[in-house]
Amino acid sequence: SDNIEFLKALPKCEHHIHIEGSLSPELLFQLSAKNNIPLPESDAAYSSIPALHQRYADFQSLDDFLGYYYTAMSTLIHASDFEALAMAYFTRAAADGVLHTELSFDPQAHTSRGIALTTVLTGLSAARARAASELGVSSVLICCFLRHLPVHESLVFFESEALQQAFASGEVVGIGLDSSEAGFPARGFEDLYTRARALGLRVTAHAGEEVGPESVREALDVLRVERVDHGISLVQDEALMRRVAEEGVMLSCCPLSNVVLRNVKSVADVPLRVFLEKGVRFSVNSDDPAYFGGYILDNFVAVQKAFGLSVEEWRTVVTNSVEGSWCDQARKSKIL
Ligand code: ES4
Ligand code: ZN
Repeated sequence: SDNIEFLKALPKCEHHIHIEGSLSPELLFQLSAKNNIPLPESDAAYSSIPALHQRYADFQSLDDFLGYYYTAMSTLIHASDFEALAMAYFTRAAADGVLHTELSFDPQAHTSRGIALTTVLTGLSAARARAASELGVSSVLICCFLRHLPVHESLVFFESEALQQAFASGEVVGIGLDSSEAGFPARGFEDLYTRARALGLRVTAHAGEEVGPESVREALDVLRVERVDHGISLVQDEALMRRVAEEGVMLSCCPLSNVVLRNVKSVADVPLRVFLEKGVRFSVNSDDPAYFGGYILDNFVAVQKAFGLSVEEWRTVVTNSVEGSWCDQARKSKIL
């Protein structure tokens, strides 16, 4: 319909996509066979591709999803695997009208099973170069730290020569914090974020996804993030919402993710209308598109179905998302 064509044509920036979360059941079975990585026989979900799709449609919680997410990424072995994964994402994103995208990746989930950071980065950067030249899609990389692991491990990994080199060269422009939120408060990662900010890195963190607004406040006060990933529980704290609006902190919202992981009952319960009314900036993103039933355009369509935003309101969303991106001003001007 006209509606979809309008949404498709909007110039999009994606801020919240875990590249490992774009690993489809189809690619998972291919990589498992090619790399000789067996999938858990004890879980009937891995008996076939359709069975796995069915299981992905029935996540009970963030942790339920994360178990499948970490199992699937264990089939990524070679730089070429990471390149193929990212290239498939870039191709789909370009078709959805994405002009700039900020890929999160979880290196600790790879180094912990013996895959070197340079292997991961070689593959992702090869795909980034091809996306720029073949698709006209610019991109940056965000190194996410896993909050369920001991804090000490994040500091050791942060200081590793390979990662410091990736920061110094500009190959990785920022850090994030992801994985289980409940029980793993942001305050543990204060030193990590202080070091990252001292290097001039961009900083974001998942917060307010499965925990209340106190988690968002902690990310702002302790980690001093410039963006918040998800942040939907912010709606429960009026004063904090005003502060976020005033300070221009952007939320990277992922409506389909919130529904599939049961943080809300339906897309209409993601507080985007409230955020618009209160001047809280947000972008609309896919999070883990292979798991949550859709890429960025599917999320735009779901938002439109739930809220019926005006052309003017979409302009606001799109403009804010370009402004909140971590590319240079020349690129932003070109996109808008
Ligand atoms: C994630 Cl949806 C979500 N939340 C927290 N951590 C994650 N890692 C990948 N997807
Ligand atoms: Zn996420």
